[in-house]
Amino acid sequence: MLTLCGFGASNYHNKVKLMLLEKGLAFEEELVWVGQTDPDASPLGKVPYLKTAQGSLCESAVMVEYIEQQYPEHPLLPKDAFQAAKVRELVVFLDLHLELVARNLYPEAFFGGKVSDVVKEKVGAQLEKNVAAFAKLAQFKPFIAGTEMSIADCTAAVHLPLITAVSKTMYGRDFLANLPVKDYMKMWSERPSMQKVQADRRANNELFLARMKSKA
Ligand SMILES: N[C@@H](CCC(=O)N[C@@H](CS)C(=O)NCC(=O)O)C(=O)O
Repeated sequence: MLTLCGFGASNYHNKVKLMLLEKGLAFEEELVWVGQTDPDASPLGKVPYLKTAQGSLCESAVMVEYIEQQYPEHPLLPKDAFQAAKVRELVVFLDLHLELVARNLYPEAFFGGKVSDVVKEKVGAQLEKNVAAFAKLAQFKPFIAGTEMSIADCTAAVHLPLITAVSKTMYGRDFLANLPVKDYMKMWSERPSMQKVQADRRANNELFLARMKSKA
């Protein structure tokens, strides 16, 4: 049995959870906040981490690869090596070049803190450049990597709404406005996997925001 440890307001937690749900796999969830993580399972203290019968794994990118290889039914990676690499390329863009860059702004955008004008300007320029590069790779046909759903979609579905929210709050405009993200997220909103993730996220979000604000 797999146990996904983390919390429902976390985008990385939900990336892995969407994948588990889309593949129809049985799993349990353990509520673990940042600051309460098992240091052996997650040496950097991040969530999510995944407990398996063989031991635990941290880093969502590693977890989704493990899940795909261990449970190949309902595939979320193409069999063809090049096509699979194109999916992984999109995952790297989403995790590293979009979400991780935007994350610098979360303290002000979401948690009542403040980022300096220098950071705001630098991160804004970087994010715009990276969004333009992502737009060259993303297909939206209707899935991010083409006609089949993949792990890139489980990643895009949790990160893209954050990029929209952050850019609107911090710069007054949606950096993703030229991409069909609205239709894409509408398609996701009709899937039972996303409906479950969103319901759990809403239930967890208030607790999470209260925790973050008390620490700000
Ligand atoms: N690269 C990690 C990122 C995970 C991540 O940043 N998780 C956030 C919660 S959404 C976290 O644990 N933040 C606490 C920290 O970085 O100390 C992954 O893909 O799993």
